[in-house]
Amino acid sequence: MKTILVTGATAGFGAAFARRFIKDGHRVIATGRRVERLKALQAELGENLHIAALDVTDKDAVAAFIPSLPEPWQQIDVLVNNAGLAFGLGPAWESDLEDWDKVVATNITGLIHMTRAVLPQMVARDDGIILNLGSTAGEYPYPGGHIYGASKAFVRHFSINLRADLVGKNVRVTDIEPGLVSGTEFSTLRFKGDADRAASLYQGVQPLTAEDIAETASWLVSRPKHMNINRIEMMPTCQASGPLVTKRD
Ligand code: NDP
Ligand code: 8X3
Repeated sequence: MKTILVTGATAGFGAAFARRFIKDGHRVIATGRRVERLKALQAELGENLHIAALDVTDKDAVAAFIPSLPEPWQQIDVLVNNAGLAFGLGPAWESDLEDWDKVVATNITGLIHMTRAVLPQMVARDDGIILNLGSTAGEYPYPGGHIYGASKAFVRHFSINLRADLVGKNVRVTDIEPGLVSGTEFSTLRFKGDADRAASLYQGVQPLTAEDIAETASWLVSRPKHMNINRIEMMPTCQASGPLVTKRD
């Protein structure tokens, strides 16, 4: 049984991770900002779930988080850096700079602060797994991707640079890079509550689901200690990387 800390467990992938890991026989620390959602998850998943409010953009709260946990929950075997978001799909020059700052604060700064809070104990035990939620957006640019794609490219490179420091240790790091996934709040949030616009992205196709991502995470957590899966790029069959674009007069 591992103790698995999941950021952003109040919705989407994070809630699916919590459900899957509990089903697999692990203990989960579910975190996020919406406490009512965490309480509902607690009622559903029982005593192997510990819930705690945590905003990953709150540097002090992140630094104080592990020592604030009840002692039996302080040894983190797996950290899932899942909390993340995007805003808008318009061109860079029309983007709201405050939205860009929020994306950087959550997807980059939040992720590195969480990692820095947990990594020393993993190194001291010579055991641990960090699963980072990247995205195909970190590899393949698309119009309107700008800061989101760049933040996920950061996640990818942070992951492999951590591996460079961790070589020879049994502390593993994987960048999970999904493409089109439906059934989460990601697109509704991206379009600032416009659920119809969000739903239109998934019409007429069969995207991946949060459960598909959780199944992959479950597999990653069950790999033997000597095996590091550096990155996993996942797409539904309705999606593929497209050609480069040349705009002609
Ligand atoms: P959702 O919007 O459904 O869930 C995002 C979660 O992140 C929520 O639980 C939210 O909780 C949490 N969160 C957001 N900001 C913060 C914060 N400051 N502190 C703590 N938690 C926060 O998104 P998905 O489940 O779809 O996405 C999860 C991850 O996967 C993200 O990193 C996303 O970029 C990535 N991803 C998503 C894809 C998709 O198509 N859906 C594809 C590829 C990658 P709360 O608001 O309660 O704090
Ligand atoms: C989410 C996938 O294609 O909307 O990371 O950027 S995409």
